[in-house]
Order: sequence, then structure tokens, then C-alpha cells
Amino acid sequence: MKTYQVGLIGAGFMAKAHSIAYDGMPMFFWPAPGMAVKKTIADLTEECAKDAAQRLGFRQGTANWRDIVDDPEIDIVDICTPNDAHYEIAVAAAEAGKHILCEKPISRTLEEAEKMRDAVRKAGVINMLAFNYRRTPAVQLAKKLIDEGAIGTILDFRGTYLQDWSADPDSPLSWRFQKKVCGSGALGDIGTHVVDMARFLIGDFDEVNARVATYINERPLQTGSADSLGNVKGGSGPKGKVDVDDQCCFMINFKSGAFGTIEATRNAWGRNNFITLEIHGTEGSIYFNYERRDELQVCFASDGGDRRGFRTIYTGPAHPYGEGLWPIPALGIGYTETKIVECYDFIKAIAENKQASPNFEDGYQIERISDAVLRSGASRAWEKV
Ligand code: SOE
Repeated sequence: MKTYQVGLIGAGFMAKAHSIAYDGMPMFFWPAPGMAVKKTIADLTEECAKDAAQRLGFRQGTANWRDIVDDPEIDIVDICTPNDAHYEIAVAAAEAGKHILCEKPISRTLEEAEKMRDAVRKAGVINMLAFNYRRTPAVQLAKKLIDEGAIGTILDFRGTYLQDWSADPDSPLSWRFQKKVCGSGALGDIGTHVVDMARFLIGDFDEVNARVATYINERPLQTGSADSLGNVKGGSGPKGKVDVDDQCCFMINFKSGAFGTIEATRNAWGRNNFITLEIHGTEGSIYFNYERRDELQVCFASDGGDRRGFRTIYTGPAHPYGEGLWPIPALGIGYTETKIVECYDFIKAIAENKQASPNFEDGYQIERISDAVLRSGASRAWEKV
């Protein structure tokens, strides 16, 4: 079986998720399409990188990400850094002929996204963006039902991504609130996950009409390099400016003629990872809530009037990826499983030399949508994507 040597850059929260996925993937999907070998991890300092190598099971750590890109033994460059480093690393990795897995969103700006897309296209390498939620079996089942016509012609789509980790004005000014590092706020960080699933399930966007707002304009400066999530309190020291959105809501006219809405905020007290998708068609409806991610709710118009209503399907062996995941429905899909499935699809794409999905082209298209949402937030008018 072919092995692929991995170099991972950025040793935070996402490095943990990706590292578990490289190890866990063959335990779920066997025979595996290939085996990933965790060779080198890069972080900001030698000390952090060595610590990360030990913690996450890499052979070595480095403080210089170019060691990974320049290493002829490395097949895969996995980018888990904040958004401001995606562009430079991805272009260098593509030029070095490496396959690339990159955390979302693709970049800070449309310009960067376009150049990244062009670089992987020119190099002919396999590339994937880590929009993992579309890989939840229930979301894949929704796609299957839609494609089979089970709910008829799609009329409308309602998507939310609500969290509350930044609702407290005293939670620190992490990189996720600084435009020069992240590009946009709730929109890029979490709204793009829903945009990815909306494109996956419904199709291309034609135009958007958005309301984009920032409620908390300054936050305590963060100390240390770690990403402060989870309602951590900042100190009582100086504050810094938030220059990105912390709430956005927009209407969508899809190219198919369907209508949609997407709402994203990290300031919704009581909502943790509240990703919901509701789709209405001429023959029925589908509802998904990530906080109950083993379940897909479906309602079919053809059911008799005296029993019509939402029924719950628990995903399991009969459903997408069921052959590899757990043997009984409702044993529990977690965040880790979505990352394991992502890793499986990525390694499979490399082994079969078929482009992965969502890839940098999709990331670029999503960036075009984000750009239109921000333009519309400013113009307060419908904006073409
Ligand atoms: C923070 O909002 C965050 O870590 C996002 O960046 C991830 O994409 C999401 O999956 C969980 O929340």
C-alpha cells in the first residue's frame, strides 16, 4: 500500500484534529486508499514545534515551514495556520509539487484565493479545503435525497451557524478579529461552512443581499500565541480594535431559481456549534442540526395527511460512509469522524489522481460569495457574485 509523508504547518486546534484523522482513517476505512506518515510539523518556535511533534506524533518539529515545502520526501502539505499564512505556504507548496490540504476559508482576500487556485491548477496537484461539515453522513444523506428528487424541486434553503464563544466583550482579541490576519470575521470563519454546504446541496449563487455588523468594537489584547476560544476571559489590560464582522445575515438568489438565507454569528449566547440546514422542496423538506448530527429529519408530502410530519433517520451503516464508520446507527458521529472522512477522501483523491472536493476552485468561488456579501453589507443592495 502506498504511503504518503505529511508535513503539517501550524500546531493549534486544527493540527490536533488533522493528526487524529491521519491515524484514525485506516482504522475506519480498510483497506485504506493509502497510509499517511506524520513526518514533520512546523510551528512558530523550535520549542513549540518539538512539543507539538511529541504531542501529535510527528517524527520531528521545525520552526521554519519552508523545511517542509523544500523536503523532497514530503508528499502532502497540510496547512493549519491562521488565514494570513495560507497564501504564501500554498503557493510555495504547489510550486514544489506537493498535494495540499488547507484549512478554511481559503484566504483573506479574493485576490489571494485566485492566485492560490491558479497555482494548484498550474502545478496539477491534488488540493482540498477542510470544510468538514459537509462530510457528516447526515449531510451526505441530504445530498443523496435531493439528487434522487425525493423532495422535488428545491424552493428554499435556510442555513445558520451560531456560536457564543465571543459573545462576552471581555473575550480576547484573537487573530479571528483582526482583518489583516483573518480577512473577515464570522462570515469567513463559520459562515463559509454553511456557504460550502449550500453550494454542495443547492448549487451556485447568483446574487446576495446582506446585513453585516460589528457589535463589539474592541476587545482585550490577547497574550500568548494560542488561539483563545471558548469564552476565555481577556485580561484587564489594553484593548485592541475589532475590524471585522461579528454577525452577518444574507439572502441568496441561487442560479437554479431557489431562494435562501444564511446567518452567522459567534455572539449568540447559548448556541455552541449550532449549524442548521433546512431545505424545502415541492415534494418535501429536510432538516439537519449539527448539535444532533446523527440525525436527519425528513418530511415527505406524499405521506398521508394524517401522518405527515418530520421523521428522524439515524445515520449508520446504510448511509454514506457507513461502510467505514460505526456498525450501529446512533453510536455517535463526532467532530473527529468528520475529519477522518475528510482525510479518507483526500488520501483517496491522491491515490486515484482525481481532484478532491471541495478544492481550491470551490474555495475561490466561496471567496467570491464572501466578497459579494461584504460589498452588499456596505451598499445595502443586492450584489452579484
Ligand atoms: C471557531 O469559530 C471555529 O473553530 C471555526 O474556525 C471552525 O471552522 C469551526 O469548525 C469551529 O469553530
